[in-house]
Amino acid sequence: MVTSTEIHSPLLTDEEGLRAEVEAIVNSTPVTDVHTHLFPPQFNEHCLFGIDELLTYHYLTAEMFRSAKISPERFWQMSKLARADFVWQTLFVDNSPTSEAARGVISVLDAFGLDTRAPDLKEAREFFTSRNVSAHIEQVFDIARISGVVMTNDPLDETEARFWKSGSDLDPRFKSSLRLDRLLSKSFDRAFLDEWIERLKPLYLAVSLPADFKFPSDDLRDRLLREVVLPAAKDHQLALTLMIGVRRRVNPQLREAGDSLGRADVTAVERLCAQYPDVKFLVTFLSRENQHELCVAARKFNNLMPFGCWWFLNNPSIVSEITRERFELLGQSFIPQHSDARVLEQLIYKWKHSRQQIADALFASYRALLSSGRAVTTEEISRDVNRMFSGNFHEWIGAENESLEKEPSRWT
Ligand code: RAT
Ligand code: ZN
Repeated sequence: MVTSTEIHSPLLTDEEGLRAEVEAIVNSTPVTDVHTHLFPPQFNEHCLFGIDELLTYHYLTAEMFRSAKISPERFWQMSKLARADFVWQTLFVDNSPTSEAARGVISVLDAFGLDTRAPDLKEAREFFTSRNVSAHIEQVFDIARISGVVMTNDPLDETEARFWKSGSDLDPRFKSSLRLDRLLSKSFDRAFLDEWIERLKPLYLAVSLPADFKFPSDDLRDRLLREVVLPAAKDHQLALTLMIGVRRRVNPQLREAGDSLGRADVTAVERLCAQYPDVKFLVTFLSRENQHELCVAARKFNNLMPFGCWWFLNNPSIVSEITRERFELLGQSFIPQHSDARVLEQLIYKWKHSRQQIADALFASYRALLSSGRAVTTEEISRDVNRMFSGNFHEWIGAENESLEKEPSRWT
């Protein structure tokens, strides 16, 4: 019997056709970037774009020190432009840019038709400095097919505080999240947190946690989480984002490039999810070794949403592995990626490269399904990709049924 669904959307029973359809849908579906360090121009020096920012990204600084004979002291004494020239010479002229972060710069230059084999940065600098910033943001979002990005907002940052206290309207392409790292290392009370929630209208509260994070634990952070943060998350119906596994400043000479990672204890997240069933958690771990345990924890707690392949995991081979594991254990109930972009144009390469891996992994899942006796339709592929690229996040932040007239600040 032919059903109406089949008339509108034929079953994709041919592997090549299926692959083409999955790639087309994954590449064209707009994505909500749930965690970045990007800012609109209203945040002045925090709004980073252009070739010099791309090349002085801390991922590339660390790699440069492996190939150049220069001490950190000398490197940090150089101006930003001189550092960018030095990184270009070291990683792109004297060597082939095969690492993910270096290849990313190539993908960005290529997207704008700039010379990817240029001997220096003259052409790229002229191009980026000639851009109108607002139109440039629009074009980058368009190329990367981004519907919106979530910033990382720290109430203790002076530039940010000036903006938030000015009462100016936020550029609607950028959404806020309230980052608690610095607050949790000092102390704050509920009134302070409520005031900042009111001011920022964040989509969620967030904290990055070290590899040795324990819950429960006998320390100030534990007390603040229990007494202030978790009750506030519940009362304001704000999800809590946990980014776990960082070991800060393992090599302080490298400054922001000197952070590392460690395997963490996933049972801490299980306990949080069990003790706070009314709070929704968005969770990512930095260590590859924690990824399988995170999937299993998510199977046990439906208030736990795994997201992203974070930082040192954002490499094609690892994104592929983690995404396939998540499809097998969680279906589509996860958020495959976030960019963590600090420099605007990184959105282009981080999403282009991730989409390739997500498409390959999704195609492999549907092909396996086909070999078991069930074909999918174009509509079903779109539904699945939309769920992962925006639906799951919107559900977590309570925006899926929200009337936009009622609460336009949350999500538009
Ligand atoms: O990925 C990064 O760029 C890191 O430096 C961190 O910012 C990390 O993403 C974080 O949010 O702590
Ligand atoms: Zn980050």
